[in-house]
Amino acid sequence: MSYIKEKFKAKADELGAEVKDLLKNHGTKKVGDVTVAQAYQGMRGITGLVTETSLLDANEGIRFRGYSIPELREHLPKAPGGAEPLPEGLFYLMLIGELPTEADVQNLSSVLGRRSHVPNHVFDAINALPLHTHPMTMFTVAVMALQTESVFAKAYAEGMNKKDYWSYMYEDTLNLIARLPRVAAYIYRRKYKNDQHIQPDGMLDWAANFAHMLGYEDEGFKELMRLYMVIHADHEGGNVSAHTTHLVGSALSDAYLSFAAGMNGLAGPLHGLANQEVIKWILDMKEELGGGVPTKEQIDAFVRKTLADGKVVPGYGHAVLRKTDPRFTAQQEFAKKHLASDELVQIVWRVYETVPGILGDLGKVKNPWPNVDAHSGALLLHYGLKEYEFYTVLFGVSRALGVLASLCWDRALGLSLERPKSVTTEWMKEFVEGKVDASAE
Ligand code: HAX
Repeated sequence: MSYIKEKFKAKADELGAEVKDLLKNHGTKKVGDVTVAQAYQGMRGITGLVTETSLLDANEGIRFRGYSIPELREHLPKAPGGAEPLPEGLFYLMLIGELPTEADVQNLSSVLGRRSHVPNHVFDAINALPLHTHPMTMFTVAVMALQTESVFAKAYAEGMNKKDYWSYMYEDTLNLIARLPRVAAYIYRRKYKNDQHIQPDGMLDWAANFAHMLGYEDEGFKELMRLYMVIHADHEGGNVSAHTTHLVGSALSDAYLSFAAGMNGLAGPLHGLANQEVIKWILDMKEELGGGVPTKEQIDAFVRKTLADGKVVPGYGHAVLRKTDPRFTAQQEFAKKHLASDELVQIVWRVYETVPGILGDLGKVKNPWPNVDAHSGALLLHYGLKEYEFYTVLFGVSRALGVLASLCWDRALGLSLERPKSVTTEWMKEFVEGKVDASAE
C-alpha cells in the first residue's frame, strides 16, 4: 500500500472512531429544524450532510480543511519557478487533512502520471458522438465509458467485504483523477482542433500537463490552470455537483458512475455552465454596443435589459455566499498581476462595479455579488482558449479533486445510503392545518 493510502487509512480510522462516539453519545441531538419554505425552495440552510474536505462560510467564503484560498496560495507547494499552488497539493490536503510537503506533491504528480492511461474504447465513445455535441455531454459519456475500469465495481461483483470499500474507492479516485485531463483534452482537440491530439508529457505536473495536452504551452496559461484547478475543486457538500456525486455514491455506485452524475449537475446553467454563460453574455453586450469597453451606463442598460427579458445575470448571486466570492478575488488578483490591460478583463471589472448595485436594488436577490464564474472566461480567452462551451469541462476536471476525495471519506466512514423523506403538497396542507404530525412520519 502506498504511504499516502496508509496515511489516509490511519486518519479515517481515527475519525471513524470519533464519529462512532459522536453518534453514540449525541445521535439524537438536533442540528436544526426544517420549514415548509425550505422543503419547497431548494433546502437552503438545512444542515443535513457531512463533508470533510471543505466548509463554506457565507461571508468569508470557502475554507479547505481550514485554509482559505489566500492561505492555500501561500502554503501549498508550487511548481519550480511558479507562484500558484499545485492542485495535487490541494487534493492531498482534502484527502489527508494536513498540508503536504513538496515531496508528497511530487509523489502524487508522478502517481497520477503513471495512472493516466485511457483505453481506446473511451476515445471511440467520444468519436461516436456528433461534433456538435456539447463538450459536457462528451465529458460525461467519456467518464461513463471509463467505468469499465472501475476496480470498486469489479471487487463488488466478486463479493468484497464492506471493510474494503474505501480501499477500492481510493484506487478508482486516483485513477479517475489521473485520466480526466487526457479525456478532457481529447474532447477539446477533437471538437475544436481538427482531431489533432497531443501526447501527455510525463515531466509536467497534473495541471501543466493538462494545459500542454490542450495545446497551450504559455507558462502563464499553465499557472492559470494550476490556480483554476485549485479554486474550482470543492465548495463543501451541498452544491449540486458535490451533492449529486455523494448521493449517487451512497448507493455504492463506483467513482465513475457517481462522478458522471455530478457532472450532469455541473452542466446546468445555474451551476457550472454559468462560466460559459458569463462570457457569452459579455461578448453579446460587446457586440451589441459595437466593441470596446462599455461605459458603466451602457452596462447598466444591458443588465436591465437582461433582467427585463426574464433572464438571470450570469456569474452573480449564490445560494450560500453573501459577499464577493474569494474565488473571484483570486482570479482578479491573477489578472492584475498578469493581464491587467486585457480588454475583457477590464469589462469584467466594470461589470463588477455595476451589477451588484442593480441586483441589490431588486430587493429579492440575496447575494448581488460575483461568484467564481464571473471572472474565469476572460482569463481563459486572454490565453487563446476562446471556445467557451468547453469552460465547464475545465471546471469538471477540477471538481473531481474535491468530490472524489469526499467519496473516499464517505466509504471510509461507512456513510449510509442517502434517503431523505419527501411529502406531497396535500400532506403539507394537512400538516399546516394540524391534521398530520410530522414527527410520526
Ligand atoms: N440575476 C438575476 N436574478 C437573480 C440572480 C441573478 N444573478 N441571482 C438571484 N436572482 C433572483 C432569483 O432568480 C430569484 O428570483 P425569483 O424569486 O423571481 O425566482 C431571487 O433572485 C432570489 O434568489 P436567491 O435566493 O438570491 O438565489 P438562489 O439561492 O435561489 O439562486 C443562484 C442562486 C446562483 C442560482 C442565482 O443567484 C443565479 O441564478 N445566479 C446566476 C447564475 C450563476 O451565476 N450561477 C453560478 C452560481 C455559482 C456556481 O454554482 N458556480 O458553479
